[in-house]
Amino acid sequence: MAEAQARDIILCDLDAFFASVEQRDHPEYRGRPVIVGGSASSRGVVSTCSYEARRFGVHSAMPMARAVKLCPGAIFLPGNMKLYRAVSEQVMALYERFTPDIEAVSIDEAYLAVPRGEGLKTAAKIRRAVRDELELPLTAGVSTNKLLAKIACGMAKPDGLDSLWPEEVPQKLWPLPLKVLPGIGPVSAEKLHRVGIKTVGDLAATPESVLVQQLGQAAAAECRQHARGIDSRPLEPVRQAKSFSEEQTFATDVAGPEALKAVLMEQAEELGYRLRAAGMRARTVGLKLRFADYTTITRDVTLAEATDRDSEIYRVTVQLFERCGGEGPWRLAGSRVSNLETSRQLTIFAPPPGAVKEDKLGEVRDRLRNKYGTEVLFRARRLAGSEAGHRKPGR
Ligand code: TTP
Ligand code: MG
Repeated sequence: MAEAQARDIILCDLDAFFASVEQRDHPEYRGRPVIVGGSASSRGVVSTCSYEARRFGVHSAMPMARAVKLCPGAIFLPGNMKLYRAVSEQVMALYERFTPDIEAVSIDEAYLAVPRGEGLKTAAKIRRAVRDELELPLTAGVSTNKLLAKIACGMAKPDGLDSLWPEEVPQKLWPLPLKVLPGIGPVSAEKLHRVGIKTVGDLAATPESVLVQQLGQAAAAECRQHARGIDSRPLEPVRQAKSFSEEQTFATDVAGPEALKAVLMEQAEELGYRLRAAGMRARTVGLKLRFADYTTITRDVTLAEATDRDSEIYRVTVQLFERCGGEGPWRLAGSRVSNLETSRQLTIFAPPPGAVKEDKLGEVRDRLRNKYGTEVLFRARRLAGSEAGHRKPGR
Protein backbone atom coordinates (compact mmCIF):
# COMPACT_ATOMS: atom_id res chain seq x y z
CA MET A 1 0.00 0.00 0.00
CA ALA A 2 2.93 2.32 0.57
CA GLU A 3 3.37 2.59 -3.17
CA ALA A 4 -0.33 3.25 -3.78
CA GLN A 5 -0.30 6.06 -1.22
CA ALA A 6 2.57 7.78 -3.00
CA ARG A 7 0.61 8.30 -6.21
CA ASP A 8 -2.18 10.42 -7.60
CA ILE A 9 -4.92 8.69 -9.56
CA ILE A 10 -6.49 10.29 -12.64
CA LEU A 11 -9.74 9.02 -14.13
CA CYS A 12 -9.96 9.95 -17.82
CA ASP A 13 -13.40 9.58 -19.43
CA LEU A 14 -14.20 10.87 -22.93
CA ASP A 15 -17.38 12.92 -23.22
CA ALA A 16 -20.30 11.38 -25.12
CA PHE A 17 -17.64 9.21 -26.75
CA PHE A 18 -19.33 7.68 -29.84
CA ALA A 19 -21.28 10.90 -30.51
CA SER A 20 -18.15 13.05 -30.14
CA VAL A 21 -16.28 10.93 -32.71
CA GLU A 22 -19.20 11.44 -35.12
CA GLN A 23 -19.27 15.19 -34.48
CA ARG A 24 -15.51 15.36 -34.99
CA ASP A 25 -15.67 13.53 -38.33
CA HIS A 26 -18.81 15.32 -39.55
CA PRO A 27 -18.56 19.04 -38.78
CA GLU A 28 -22.19 19.47 -39.84
CA TYR A 29 -23.24 17.47 -36.74
CA ARG A 30 -21.47 19.80 -34.33
CA GLY A 31 -23.68 21.74 -31.93
CA ARG A 32 -26.61 19.49 -32.81
CA PRO A 33 -28.27 16.62 -30.94
CA VAL A 34 -26.67 13.38 -32.14
CA ILE A 35 -28.02 10.01 -31.02
CA VAL A 36 -26.05 6.81 -31.68
CA GLY A 37 -27.74 3.44 -31.29
CA GLY A 38 -29.98 0.72 -32.70
CA SER A 39 -32.97 1.54 -34.84
CA ALA A 40 -36.33 2.30 -33.25
CA SER A 41 -38.07 -0.14 -35.58
CA SER A 42 -36.00 -3.08 -34.32
CA ARG A 43 -36.40 -2.13 -30.66
CA GLY A 44 -32.89 -0.73 -30.50
CA VAL A 45 -31.53 1.25 -27.56
CA VAL A 46 -29.45 4.40 -27.33
CA SER A 47 -25.70 3.70 -27.01
CA THR A 48 -24.96 7.30 -26.27
CA CYS A 49 -25.93 10.80 -27.33
CA SER A 50 -24.29 14.20 -27.54
CA TYR A 51 -24.78 16.64 -24.67
CA GLU A 52 -27.08 18.64 -26.97
CA ALA A 53 -29.40 15.59 -27.02
CA ARG A 54 -29.10 15.04 -23.27
CA ARG A 55 -30.87 18.37 -22.76
CA PHE A 56 -33.98 16.71 -24.19
CA GLY A 57 -33.75 13.94 -21.57
CA VAL A 58 -32.19 11.35 -23.89
CA HIS A 59 -29.62 9.02 -22.28
CA SER A 60 -27.71 5.73 -22.78
CA ALA A 61 -29.74 2.49 -22.67
CA MET A 62 -33.04 4.33 -23.33
CA PRO A 63 -35.26 2.64 -25.96
CA MET A 64 -34.59 4.38 -29.28
CA ALA A 65 -38.33 4.78 -29.87
CA ARG A 66 -38.51 6.95 -26.75
CA ALA A 67 -35.45 8.96 -27.83
CA VAL A 68 -37.15 9.67 -31.17
CA LYS A 69 -40.19 11.02 -29.29
CA LEU A 70 -38.13 13.18 -26.95
CA CYS A 71 -35.85 14.60 -29.64
CA PRO A 72 -37.33 14.09 -33.12
CA GLY A 73 -34.98 16.65 -34.69
CA ALA A 74 -31.82 14.76 -33.69
CA ILE A 75 -29.33 13.15 -36.06
CA PHE A 76 -29.74 9.39 -35.59
CA LEU A 77 -26.74 7.18 -36.38
CA PRO A 78 -26.19 3.41 -36.22
CA GLY A 79 -22.59 3.86 -35.06
CA ASN A 80 -19.30 2.38 -36.23
CA MET A 81 -17.74 0.15 -33.56
CA LYS A 82 -14.63 -0.56 -35.61
CA LEU A 83 -13.87 3.15 -35.75
CA TYR A 84 -14.64 3.70 -32.04
CA ARG A 85 -12.33 0.80 -31.10
CA ALA A 86 -9.53 2.24 -33.23
CA VAL A 87 -10.00 5.70 -31.68
CA SER A 88 -10.02 4.11 -28.23
CA GLU A 89 -6.68 2.44 -29.04
CA GLN A 90 -5.27 5.82 -30.07
CA VAL A 91 -6.46 7.47 -26.87
CA MET A 92 -4.97 4.71 -24.70
CA ALA A 93 -1.69 4.92 -26.65
CA LEU A 94 -1.63 8.67 -26.04
CA TYR A 95 -2.02 8.06 -22.27
CA GLU A 96 1.03 5.80 -22.40
CA ARG A 97 3.17 8.82 -23.21
CA PHE A 98 2.35 10.19 -19.76
CA THR A 99 2.55 7.07 -17.57
CA PRO A 100 3.01 3.31 -17.96
CA ASP A 101 0.50 2.67 -15.13
CA ILE A 102 -2.86 2.54 -16.87
CA GLU A 103 -5.97 0.52 -16.16
CA ALA A 104 -8.49 0.69 -18.99
CA VAL A 105 -11.93 0.06 -17.51
CA SER A 106 -14.02 0.54 -20.65
CA ILE A 107 -13.72 1.65 -24.25
CA ASP A 108 -13.43 5.31 -23.19
CA GLU A 109 -12.41 5.24 -19.56
CA ALA A 110 -9.05 4.61 -17.88
CA TYR A 111 -7.39 5.12 -14.51
CA LEU A 112 -3.84 6.45 -14.65
CA ALA A 113 -1.37 6.58 -11.76
CA VAL A 114 1.27 9.32 -11.61
CA PRO A 115 3.66 10.50 -8.87
CA ARG A 116 1.96 12.20 -5.91
CA GLY A 117 1.43 15.89 -6.56
CA GLU A 118 1.48 15.61 -10.35
CA GLY A 119 -2.11 14.51 -10.96
CA LEU A 120 -3.69 17.84 -11.85
CA LYS A 121 -0.80 19.02 -14.00
CA THR A 122 -0.63 15.73 -15.93
CA ALA A 123 -4.41 15.58 -16.35
CA ALA A 124 -4.42 19.09 -17.85
CA LYS A 125 -1.68 18.08 -20.32
CA ILE A 126 -3.55 14.91 -21.29
CA ARG A 127 -6.77 16.85 -21.89
CA ARG A 128 -4.93 19.27 -24.12
CA ALA A 129 -3.19 16.49 -26.08
CA VAL A 130 -6.46 14.62 -26.65
CA ARG A 131 -8.08 17.88 -27.75
CA ASP A 132 -5.22 18.94 -30.06
CA GLU A 133 -4.27 15.60 -31.58
CA LEU A 134 -7.50 13.61 -31.60
CA GLU A 135 -9.96 16.52 -31.48
CA LEU A 136 -12.06 14.95 -28.75
CA PRO A 137 -13.37 16.34 -25.45
CA LEU A 138 -12.13 14.53 -22.35
CA THR A 139 -13.04 14.98 -18.71
CA ALA A 140 -10.56 14.07 -15.96
CA GLY A 141 -10.96 13.63 -12.22
CA VAL A 142 -7.95 13.58 -9.90
CA SER A 143 -7.44 12.26 -6.37
CA THR A 144 -5.44 9.72 -4.41
CA ASN A 145 -7.77 6.78 -5.00
CA LYS A 146 -10.04 5.46 -7.74
CA LEU A 147 -13.30 6.24 -5.96
CA LEU A 148 -12.58 9.93 -5.42
CA ALA A 149 -11.05 10.31 -8.90
CA LYS A 150 -14.23 8.86 -10.40
CA ILE A 151 -16.48 11.16 -8.37
CA ALA A 152 -14.31 14.17 -9.26
CA CYS A 153 -14.66 13.25 -12.93
CA GLY A 154 -18.44 13.10 -12.54
CA MET A 155 -18.41 16.57 -10.97
CA ALA A 156 -16.32 18.00 -13.82
CA LYS A 157 -18.39 16.57 -16.74
CA PRO A 158 -18.47 17.58 -19.55
CA ASP A 159 -15.10 18.76 -20.92
CA GLY A 160 -13.71 19.61 -17.49
CA LEU A 161 -11.07 18.86 -14.89
CA ASP A 162 -11.57 18.65 -11.13
CA SER A 163 -9.96 17.14 -8.08
CA LEU A 164 -11.46 15.74 -4.89
CA TRP A 165 -8.81 15.18 -2.21
CA PRO A 166 -9.54 13.07 0.91
CA GLU A 167 -9.41 16.13 3.17
CA GLU A 168 -12.13 17.80 1.05
CA VAL A 169 -14.59 14.94 1.52
CA PRO A 170 -16.71 16.55 4.31
CA GLN A 171 -16.98 19.87 2.52
CA LYS A 172 -17.31 18.74 -1.13
CA LEU A 173 -18.67 15.18 -1.04
CA TRP A 174 -21.00 15.03 1.94
CA PRO A 175 -23.57 17.57 0.65
CA LEU A 176 -24.06 15.55 -2.57
CA PRO A 177 -26.90 13.08 -3.20
CA LEU A 178 -26.28 9.35 -2.70
CA LYS A 179 -26.27 8.58 -6.41
CA VAL A 180 -22.83 10.13 -6.88
CA LEU A 181 -21.38 7.06 -5.14
CA PRO A 182 -20.61 4.24 -7.57
CA GLY A 183 -22.44 1.15 -6.34
CA ILE A 184 -25.50 2.98 -5.06
CA GLY A 185 -28.13 2.42 -7.72
CA PRO A 186 -31.73 3.62 -7.69
CA VAL A 187 -32.91 0.63 -5.59
CA SER A 188 -30.39 1.11 -2.76
CA ALA A 189 -30.90 4.89 -2.87
CA GLU A 190 -34.66 4.40 -2.48
CA LYS A 191 -34.20 2.08 0.52
CA LEU A 192 -31.90 4.58 2.21
CA HIS A 193 -34.20 7.53 1.42
CA ARG A 194 -36.97 5.72 3.28
CA VAL A 195 -34.94 5.80 6.50
CA GLY A 196 -34.01 9.45 6.02
CA ILE A 197 -30.56 9.02 4.46
CA LYS A 198 -30.43 11.46 1.53
CA THR A 199 -26.87 12.75 1.19
CA VAL A 200 -23.45 11.14 1.30
CA GLY A 201 -22.92 12.95 4.62
CA ASP A 202 -26.08 11.31 6.05
CA LEU A 203 -24.66 7.95 4.98
CA ALA A 204 -21.28 8.62 6.60
CA ALA A 205 -23.04 9.49 9.89
CA THR A 206 -25.34 6.44 9.97
CA PRO A 207 -24.32 3.58 12.29
CA GLU A 208 -23.34 0.48 10.38
CA SER A 209 -26.03 -1.61 12.10
CA VAL A 210 -28.72 0.56 10.49
CA LEU A 211 -27.13 0.21 7.06
CA VAL A 212 -26.83 -3.57 7.46
CA GLN A 213 -30.62 -3.78 7.90
CA GLN A 214 -31.16 -1.86 4.66
CA LEU A 215 -28.38 -3.16 2.42
CA GLY A 216 -26.93 -6.35 3.93
CA GLN A 217 -23.55 -6.81 5.60
CA ALA A 218 -21.12 -6.55 2.66
CA ALA A 219 -22.75 -3.59 0.90
CA ALA A 220 -23.21 -1.72 4.20
CA ALA A 221 -19.52 -1.87 5.07
CA GLU A 222 -18.50 -0.80 1.57
CA CYS A 223 -20.96 2.10 1.44
CA ARG A 224 -19.74 3.49 4.74
CA GLN A 225 -16.15 3.35 3.52
CA HIS A 226 -17.11 5.05 0.25
CA ALA A 227 -19.06 7.77 2.05
CA ARG A 228 -15.83 8.62 3.86
CA GLY A 229 -13.87 8.68 0.63
CA ILE A 230 -11.97 5.49 1.47
CA ASP A 231 -11.14 3.05 -1.33
CA SER A 232 -8.26 0.58 -1.17
CA ARG A 233 -8.69 -0.96 -4.64
CA PRO A 234 -5.30 -1.01 -6.38
CA LEU A 235 -4.75 0.04 -9.98
CA GLU A 236 -4.74 -3.10 -12.11
CA PRO A 237 -2.77 -2.45 -15.28
CA VAL A 238 -4.30 -3.71 -18.52
CA ARG A 239 -2.89 -6.76 -20.14
CA GLN A 240 -1.26 -5.70 -23.37
CA ALA A 241 -2.31 -7.12 -26.72
CA LYS A 242 -0.16 -10.13 -27.63
CA SER A 243 -0.40 -9.79 -31.39
CA PHE A 244 -2.17 -7.98 -34.23
CA SER A 245 -3.29 -9.68 -37.40
CA GLU A 246 -5.03 -8.87 -40.65
CA GLU A 247 -6.40 -11.39 -43.09
CA GLN A 248 -8.43 -11.40 -46.25
CA THR A 249 -10.43 -14.17 -47.86
CA PHE A 250 -10.75 -13.23 -51.51
CA ALA A 251 -14.07 -13.03 -53.31
CA THR A 252 -12.34 -14.71 -56.24
CA ASP A 253 -9.01 -16.50 -55.83
CA VAL A 254 -5.97 -14.31 -56.52
CA ALA A 255 -3.84 -15.71 -59.32
CA GLY A 256 -0.75 -13.54 -59.75
CA PRO A 257 2.05 -12.94 -57.24
CA GLU A 258 1.95 -9.16 -57.81
CA ALA A 259 -1.70 -8.95 -56.80
CA LEU A 260 -0.98 -11.05 -53.73
CA LYS A 261 1.93 -8.79 -52.78
CA ALA A 262 -0.34 -5.75 -53.08
CA VAL A 263 -2.60 -7.34 -50.46
CA LEU A 264 0.42 -7.94 -48.21
CA MET A 265 1.40 -4.28 -48.64
CA GLU A 266 -2.03 -3.16 -47.52
CA GLN A 267 -1.91 -5.49 -44.52
CA ALA A 268 1.60 -4.30 -43.58
CA GLU A 269 0.36 -0.70 -43.61
CA GLU A 270 -2.58 -1.62 -41.39
CA LEU A 271 -0.41 -3.55 -38.93
CA GLY A 272 2.25 -0.82 -38.85
CA TYR A 273 -0.45 1.73 -38.12
CA ARG A 274 -1.95 -0.38 -35.34
CA LEU A 275 1.45 -0.94 -33.76
CA ARG A 276 2.25 2.76 -33.81
CA ALA A 277 -1.19 3.67 -32.49
CA ALA A 278 -0.63 1.29 -29.58
CA GLY A 279 2.95 2.52 -29.07
CA MET A 280 4.31 -0.98 -29.69
CA ARG A 281 6.84 -2.81 -31.86
CA ALA A 282 6.86 -6.42 -32.99
CA ARG A 283 9.75 -8.85 -33.02
CA THR A 284 7.94 -11.54 -34.99
CA VAL A 285 6.26 -11.17 -38.36
CA GLY A 286 4.19 -13.98 -39.86
CA LEU A 287 2.39 -14.92 -43.05
CA LYS A 288 -0.64 -17.15 -43.57
CA LEU A 289 -1.73 -18.41 -46.98
CA ARG A 290 -4.59 -20.62 -48.07
CA PHE A 291 -4.46 -22.21 -51.50
CA ALA A 292 -7.35 -22.97 -53.85
CA ASP A 293 -7.49 -26.56 -52.49
CA TYR A 294 -7.81 -25.19 -48.89
CA THR A 295 -4.30 -26.25 -47.89
CA THR A 296 -3.15 -23.61 -45.41
CA ILE A 297 0.37 -22.68 -44.39
CA THR A 298 1.66 -20.31 -41.73
CA ARG A 299 5.28 -19.21 -41.42
CA ASP A 300 6.99 -16.61 -39.28
CA VAL A 301 10.32 -14.95 -38.74
CA THR A 302 11.73 -13.46 -35.59
CA LEU A 303 13.69 -10.29 -36.26
CA ALA A 304 16.89 -9.10 -34.66
CA GLU A 305 15.15 -5.79 -33.91
CA ALA A 306 11.52 -5.12 -33.11
CA THR A 307 9.77 -2.95 -35.69
CA ASP A 308 6.68 -0.81 -36.18
CA ARG A 309 7.51 0.08 -39.80
CA ASP A 310 5.20 -0.83 -42.67
CA SER A 311 8.12 -1.43 -45.04
CA GLU A 312 9.85 -3.85 -42.68
CA ILE A 313 6.66 -5.85 -42.07
CA TYR A 314 6.08 -5.93 -45.84
CA ARG A 315 9.68 -6.94 -46.56
CA VAL A 316 9.39 -9.95 -44.25
CA THR A 317 5.96 -11.14 -45.43
CA VAL A 318 7.07 -10.88 -49.07
CA GLN A 319 10.24 -12.81 -48.26
CA LEU A 320 8.13 -15.55 -46.66
CA PHE A 321 5.78 -15.46 -49.62
CA GLU A 322 8.59 -15.84 -52.12
CA ARG A 323 10.04 -18.72 -50.09
CA CYS A 324 6.88 -20.75 -49.45
CA GLY A 325 4.02 -19.14 -51.35
CA GLY A 326 4.02 -21.65 -54.20
CA GLU A 327 2.30 -21.00 -57.49
CA GLY A 328 -1.17 -19.93 -56.44
CA PRO A 329 -3.97 -19.23 -56.92
CA TRP A 330 -4.60 -18.20 -53.33
CA ARG A 331 -7.89 -18.06 -51.43
CA LEU A 332 -6.67 -16.19 -48.39
CA ALA A 333 -3.70 -14.12 -47.28
CA GLY A 334 -2.96 -12.97 -43.76
CA SER A 335 -0.19 -11.04 -42.01
CA ARG A 336 0.49 -11.11 -38.32
CA VAL A 337 2.83 -9.32 -35.92
CA SER A 338 3.52 -10.80 -32.49
CA ASN A 339 6.11 -10.87 -29.75
CA LEU A 340 5.21 -7.25 -28.99
CA GLU A 341 7.14 -4.81 -26.89
CA THR A 342 6.46 -1.18 -26.04
CA SER A 343 8.19 1.40 -28.23
CA ARG A 344 9.80 2.95 -25.18
CA GLN A 345 12.40 0.15 -25.29
CA LEU A 346 14.34 2.07 -27.88
CA THR A 347 16.95 0.40 -30.01
CA ILE A 348 20.55 0.97 -29.08
CA PHE A 349 21.54 0.67 -32.71
CA ALA A 350 21.36 3.47 -35.24
CA PRO A 351 18.30 3.20 -37.48
CA PRO A 352 19.01 1.67 -40.91
CA PRO A 353 19.43 4.13 -43.79
CA GLY A 354 16.09 5.45 -44.99
CA ALA A 355 14.38 4.58 -41.71
CA VAL A 356 14.33 8.12 -40.40
CA LYS A 357 12.76 9.42 -43.58
CA GLU A 358 10.17 6.69 -43.54
CA ASP A 359 9.38 7.30 -39.87
CA LYS A 360 8.71 10.96 -40.70
CA LEU A 361 6.54 10.00 -43.65
CA GLY A 362 4.80 7.40 -41.51
CA GLU A 363 4.11 10.02 -38.88
CA VAL A 364 2.51 12.33 -41.43
CA ARG A 365 0.45 9.44 -42.82
CA ASP A 366 -0.68 8.42 -39.34
CA ARG A 367 -1.75 11.97 -38.54
CA LEU A 368 -3.73 12.25 -41.76
CA ARG A 369 -5.29 8.89 -41.12
CA ASN A 370 -6.22 9.84 -37.55
CA LYS A 371 -7.91 12.87 -38.98
CA TYR A 372 -9.56 11.56 -42.11
CA GLY A 373 -9.93 7.82 -41.59
CA THR A 374 -8.64 4.59 -43.05
CA GLU A 375 -9.60 4.73 -46.67
CA VAL A 376 -8.10 8.09 -47.51
CA LEU A 377 -4.51 7.04 -47.89
CA PHE A 378 -3.09 4.25 -49.90
CA ARG A 379 -0.04 3.73 -51.97
CA ALA A 380 -0.34 3.89 -55.74
CA ARG A 381 1.27 0.46 -55.89
CA ARG A 382 -1.84 -1.19 -54.47
CA LEU A 383 -3.90 -2.97 -57.08
CA ALA A 384 -7.63 -2.46 -57.33
CA GLY A 385 -8.15 -6.24 -57.09
CA SER A 386 -6.79 -6.33 -53.57
CA GLU A 387 -9.78 -4.39 -52.25
CA ALA A 388 -12.08 -7.29 -53.07
CA GLY A 389 -12.89 -9.91 -50.50
CA HIS A 390 -13.49 -10.13 -46.85
CA ARG A 391 -11.12 -8.47 -44.39
CA LYS A 392 -10.83 -9.71 -40.88
CA PRO A 393 -8.69 -7.73 -38.46
CA GLY A 394 -7.82 -9.44 -35.19
CA ARG A 395 -5.74 -9.01 -32.09
P1 TTP B 1 -19.80 6.37 -21.16
O1 TTP B 1 -18.43 6.89 -20.84
O2 TTP B 1 -20.60 5.82 -20.05
O3 TTP B 1 -20.66 7.52 -21.83
P2 TTP B 1 -20.25 8.65 -22.85
O4 TTP B 1 -18.79 8.67 -23.09
O5 TTP B 1 -21.10 8.50 -24.07
O6 TTP B 1 -20.70 9.97 -22.12
P3 TTP B 1 -20.08 10.64 -20.82
O7 TTP B 1 -18.87 9.84 -20.42
O8 TTP B 1 -19.72 12.04 -21.21
O9 TTP B 1 -21.17 10.58 -19.81
O10 TTP B 1 -19.70 5.25 -22.27
C1 TTP B 1 -18.73 5.28 -23.31
C2 TTP B 1 -19.32 4.74 -24.59
O11 TTP B 1 -19.79 3.42 -24.39
C3 TTP B 1 -20.50 5.53 -25.10
O12 TTP B 1 -20.12 6.64 -25.90
C4 TTP B 1 -21.29 4.51 -25.84
C5 TTP B 1 -20.97 3.20 -25.15
N1 TTP B 1 -22.13 2.82 -24.29
C6 TTP B 1 -23.09 1.97 -24.81
O13 TTP B 1 -22.97 1.51 -25.95
N2 TTP B 1 -24.16 1.65 -24.02
C7 TTP B 1 -24.32 2.14 -22.74
O14 TTP B 1 -25.33 1.83 -22.08
C8 TTP B 1 -23.32 3.02 -22.23
C9 TTP B 1 -23.45 3.60 -20.85
C10 TTP B 1 -22.23 3.34 -23.04
MG1 MG C 1 -17.45 8.66 -21.52
